[in-house]
Amino acid sequence: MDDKKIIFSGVQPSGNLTLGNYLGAIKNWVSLQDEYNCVYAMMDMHTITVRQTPADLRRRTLELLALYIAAGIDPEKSILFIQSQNPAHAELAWVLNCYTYMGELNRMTQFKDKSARHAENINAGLFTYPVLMAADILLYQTDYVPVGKDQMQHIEICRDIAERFNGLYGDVFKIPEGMLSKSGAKIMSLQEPEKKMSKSDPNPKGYISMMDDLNVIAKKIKSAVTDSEGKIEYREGDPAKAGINNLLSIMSAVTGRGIEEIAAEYAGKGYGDFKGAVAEAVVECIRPVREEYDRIIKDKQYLTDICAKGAELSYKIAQRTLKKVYKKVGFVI
Ligand code: ATP
Ligand code: LTN
Repeated sequence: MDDKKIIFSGVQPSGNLTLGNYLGAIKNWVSLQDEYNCVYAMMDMHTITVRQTPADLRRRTLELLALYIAAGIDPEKSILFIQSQNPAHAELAWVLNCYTYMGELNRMTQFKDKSARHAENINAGLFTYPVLMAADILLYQTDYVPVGKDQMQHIEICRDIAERFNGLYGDVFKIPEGMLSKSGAKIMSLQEPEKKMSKSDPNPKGYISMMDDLNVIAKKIKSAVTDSEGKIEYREGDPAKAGINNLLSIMSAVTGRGIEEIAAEYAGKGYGDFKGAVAEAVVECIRPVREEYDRIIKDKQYLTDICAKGAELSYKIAQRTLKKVYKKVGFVI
């Protein structure tokens, strides 16, 4: 590889992607492709920490790849692969499990949330989820990990594990940094704007799926919860303004314009007008991605070829780190 810095990220094929996933993660990956060597994966091994229907998981994994490409990730520039097709991830995860403390994992917010939501299936994989994620990142000697705000705690534990390992064995891993987008790092629910927009929200009005009909998307935005004050103004941290703050952030993320500039343009206008404008901007942002997606998803051969190439390439790179680790811990190689 050349001397460009390395980017690694991924999304789980656990459901239809939301506008939050798109704006918080994937959209930002596109612009990084020229400046960095980028590796983007479909994190299917993380997905089975929650029970899945096998046929759906298989289908959604390729759909996610099609969506990456439709969003502008170029398979000629970036490495795209399916996590389970590269055995180095599970292999490094096992080793790192032995260098991670139960106490550290117990503090993870996502584990607490998910074990509360899936009380019938609190499995060991859910608990060690951040260790597999650390393996994903560390295998590629990653410099930056572009993710939404909710994942920063997982990046922190990844750094802690890497530093601990390096402390024992010398410089084996590059210490990665999280990379947050300027806007869109935390898109909130349209119905409960104090909660993050999530694809597993039981109320579909709370989130916008990238697969929703464009008319449905517009309707969901128009029925977003706001307040009775009637003022279009961004007030960070003010719970009364959570709905309007969210719509301003969404507008900013889809248009690339600053929040203040947008707020100034709509100051004095009614919420109805503003929501109409946000709805139109979001639809125009999603429309071209959807059109590309509809075209790409039909070509299964193209998609499976990309996965095969990505699995091979990513394994080659990952192997270098894995070999070093195996040697350091004392395995015969
Ligand atoms: P779930 O809600 O089922 O736990 P999720 O919607 O959080 O899943 P992930 O696959 O866990 O989806 O996340 C993929 C990427 O999208 C991550 O980088 C995450 O930080 C980002 N992301 C998720 N939700 C949002 C959001 N509401 N706003 C901004 N970024 C988000
Ligand atoms: N936990 C992440 C998905 C994920 C990931 C990664 C992101 C798994 N492994 C490595 C960045 C780097 C999530 O978005 N829920």
